[in-house]
Amino acid sequence: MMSTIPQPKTFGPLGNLPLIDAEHPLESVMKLLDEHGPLIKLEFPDREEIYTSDPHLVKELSDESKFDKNVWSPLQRVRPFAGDGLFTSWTNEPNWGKAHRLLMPSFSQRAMQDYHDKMVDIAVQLVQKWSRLNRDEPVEVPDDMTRLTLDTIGLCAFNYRFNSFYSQEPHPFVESMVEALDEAMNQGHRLEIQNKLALHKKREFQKNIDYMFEVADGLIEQRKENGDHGENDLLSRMLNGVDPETGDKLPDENIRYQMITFLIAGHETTSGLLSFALYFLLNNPDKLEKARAEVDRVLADPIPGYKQVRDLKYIRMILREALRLWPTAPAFSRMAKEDTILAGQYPLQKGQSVNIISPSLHRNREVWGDNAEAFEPERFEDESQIPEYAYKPFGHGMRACIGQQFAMYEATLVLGMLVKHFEFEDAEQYQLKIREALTLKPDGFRMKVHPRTARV
Ligand code: MNH
Repeated sequence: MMSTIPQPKTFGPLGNLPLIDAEHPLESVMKLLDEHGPLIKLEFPDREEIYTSDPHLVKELSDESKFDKNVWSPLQRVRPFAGDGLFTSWTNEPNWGKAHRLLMPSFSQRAMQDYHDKMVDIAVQLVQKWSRLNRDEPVEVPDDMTRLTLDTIGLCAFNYRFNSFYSQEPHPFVESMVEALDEAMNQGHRLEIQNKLALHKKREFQKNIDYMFEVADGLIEQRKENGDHGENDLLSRMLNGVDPETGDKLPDENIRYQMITFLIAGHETTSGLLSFALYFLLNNPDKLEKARAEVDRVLADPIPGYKQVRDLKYIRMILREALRLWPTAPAFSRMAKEDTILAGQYPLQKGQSVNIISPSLHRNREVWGDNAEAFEPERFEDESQIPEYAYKPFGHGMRACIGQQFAMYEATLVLGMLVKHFEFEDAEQYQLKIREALTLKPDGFRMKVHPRTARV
């Protein structure tokens, strides 16, 4: 028996659009999935989208012989500045395979040893900043986490220092990036005709893109002029390495797109992760106590070593659990390679796709139990017990996140150091609000921090 995919109520030519809050589209879809899911169809004036939060369907969508990554509309809208970089390219674009093969070794678990000192360099800047605050000065958590992750990816990937901790304002690159991402997302909530008429927004969009290109191209030029001095970073690998399969080098234009991709993908998501993890610890004193016991035992020296970071098991469980409840890259899309029948009852044509809404998948009660909404890092005590298709914070298969080890290593190091060095005070009884861009952040999250150990 064939069926049609459930669809919530429509509003004439606008279809389901009025059900989506333009500021919180993800939360709107999560709510609709709760009410009508785990598989729904939504109709918009310019397109139709299918969403799911069902682990059984995710298993089916994960079959790489039947489905491939879909560069869906939110990603297509960032292509003007991320081009055919790894994140926004189709699997069959030649530069995806070339860059994937060339860059994989730089993201292996082993490679993290090479980044360790640079990550510590930036983490210490954060710890020092927080140590020097006056008792009553709150910290803007997502802002400081963004300084940290941007500086970390800049230093590890390009040997470039954004020096964000030396400035009150975000680095101009971040400003352009945030504005361009915002505009790209807003385009999705305007009608085609409104987009055509929004000339001012178009000009601003282009200005921000030009500036990002200028920064990236400048870094490439500088490196070419100065030559390599043993940087051994992503940039030197991209400039000098060849794809082991074709023997080709990456074109300069593609290197620029990869750099912008790494700067975006490499810092927005990790800063959101650290911000949510701190939010959860602030609100779960018993978990914070356990984390403290671990860092006091494992991080014996003021500056952690590589082996010590690897030993921060409970800190890593906290991060895994934060990524379950609020995966900071909250959705990805899978496209049918051929006509198929989903779940044995929903016909899907070649080229049609299904979007996986990770925070809804990650709260599925069938898998996660009646306390699915609770923050319980203990769920990740034994990773082999985590159902593979109910936990997808880094996407799936060959198009999964290349930076997963990088993000987890950096976040473990930093969260470990913060728990070791500070007490956290919820001075403003912060109520969680989600800020949605391409990624998620706890909107306006502030807290007070007080040193608990000698300064570093
Ligand atoms: Mn990351 C792809 C989540 C950190 C670079 N990343 C993805 C995808 C998800 C994701 C989900 C798959 C998207 C899709 O299928 O359309 N990434 C995260 C999260 C964090 C993260 C939750 C941090 C927490 N990502 C990072 C870091 C880097 C990075 C750090 C780089 C240093 N991510 C990428 C790249 C891709 C990607 C590049 C695209 C990989 C590919 O398709 O080849």
